Amino acid sequence: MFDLPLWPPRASTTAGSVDALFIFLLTLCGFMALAIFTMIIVFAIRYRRRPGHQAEQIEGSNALEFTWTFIPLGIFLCIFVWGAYIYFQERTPPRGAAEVYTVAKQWMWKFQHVEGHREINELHVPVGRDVRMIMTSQDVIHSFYVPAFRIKQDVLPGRYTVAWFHATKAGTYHLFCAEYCGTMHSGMIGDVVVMEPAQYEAWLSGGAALGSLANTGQGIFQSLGCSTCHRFDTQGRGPNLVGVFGRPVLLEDGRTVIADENYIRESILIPAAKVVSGFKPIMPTFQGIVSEEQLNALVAYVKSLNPPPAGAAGTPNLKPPTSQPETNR
Ligand code: HEC
Ligand SMILES: [Cu+2]
Repeated sequence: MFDLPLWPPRASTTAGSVDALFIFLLTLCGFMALAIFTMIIVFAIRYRRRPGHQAEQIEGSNALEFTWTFIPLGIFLCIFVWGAYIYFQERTPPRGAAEVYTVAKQWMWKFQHVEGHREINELHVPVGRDVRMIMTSQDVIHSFYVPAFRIKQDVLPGRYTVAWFHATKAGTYHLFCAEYCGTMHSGMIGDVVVMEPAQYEAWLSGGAALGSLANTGQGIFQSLGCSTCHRFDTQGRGPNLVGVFGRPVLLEDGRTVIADENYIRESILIPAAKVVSGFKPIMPTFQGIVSEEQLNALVAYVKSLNPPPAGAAGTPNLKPPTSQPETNR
C-alpha cells in the first residue's frame, strides 16, 4: 500500500509521521462516512412508512448524549495533540543545522549556501543532515513546497520565514511554488537533489569558489561603510556586532528582543524600528540599496561574528575581506 503512486516518495524524517496522521484521518473519515450512509439506508428501509405503524416520541437519553459528546471529544483531542506534536517538530529547526538562504521571485528560486555556492531552481543537499531554509521573497508571496519531504512554508516579501528538513534518501525531488504568484506560477518549479555525503562534498568543492557567504557579506559590510560605525576594537557610533546574534538586545524603549535573522534584517532595512538602548537612531536605512541576496550575505556575516560554540573550529571573521565585494544586481 505504501508504494502506491498516490503518495509522493517519503524522503525526510517527518514524512512518515505526517503520512501516519493523514492516513489515520482518512481512515477515520472514511469509516464515519460509511457508517452514516449505511445507517441512513438501513433506517430508511427499516422505519419506512407502513400501515399500522406509528412513530413514537423519545424524550432524551443522557447515556446517548454523553456517548456522542465524549467519544468524539476524546478522538478530536487525540488528533489535536498528535497534530500539534508533528507541527512543533516541523516548526522547530534543530540546532546546528546547515543553512541555505533562499530568495524567491517571479518566477524562480534562488539559493545561497553558506559555503558560497549559488543555485537557481536547483538545490543540492546532503542526505542525513538537518537543513534549515531561511527564506524571503523579493516581490510577492510564494510558497516553498517539497512533497517528498512533506514540508510547505510560505515565503513572504519583507521578512524571513524558516523551514527545515532532514533528507533520508538520495534522489531528485520536486520543488513547487504552492502560492499563486502570477502568470508563470505553474512554471516556478525546481529540483531538490539529495546526495550522499561524499558526493555532496565533491559537489561543494567543485564549481566556482566564491568564498563563503559570510565572506561576501564582509565585503559588502566594508563597501557600504557599515564598518565606519560598527567597529570591533572600540565602541564606535554603532554597537559592536560581535556576539550580537541570538542574544537578547535591550532597546531604547525598554523592550528586549532576541537578535534573530529577522531582527538583523530589520536593523539594516528599518533601523529606526528598534533602536538599541544607549544609541542614537543615526543609522541610515539600506532599503533599496542592498538586494535580497546582499542582505542575506550581511545577515550571514553578522551571524559569523559570533564566537563559535565550544569545541567547534574557526574564529569570527574580523579581518578585512579577502574577496571582492559583489556588485549590486
Ligand atoms: C551612521 C552609522 C551607522 C552605519 C553606517 C551603519 N550603522 Fe548599524 N547601527 C548604527 C547605530 C547607531 C545602531 C544602534 C541604533 C539602532 O538600533 O538603530 C545600529 C544598529 C545596528 C544593528 C543592531 C545591532 C544590535 O546590537 O542590536 C545592526 C545589525 C546593524 N546596525 C547593522 C548594520 C549594517 C549591516 C550596516 C551596513 C549595511 C550598518 N549597520 C551601518 C549605526 C550605523
Ligand atoms: Cu511563486
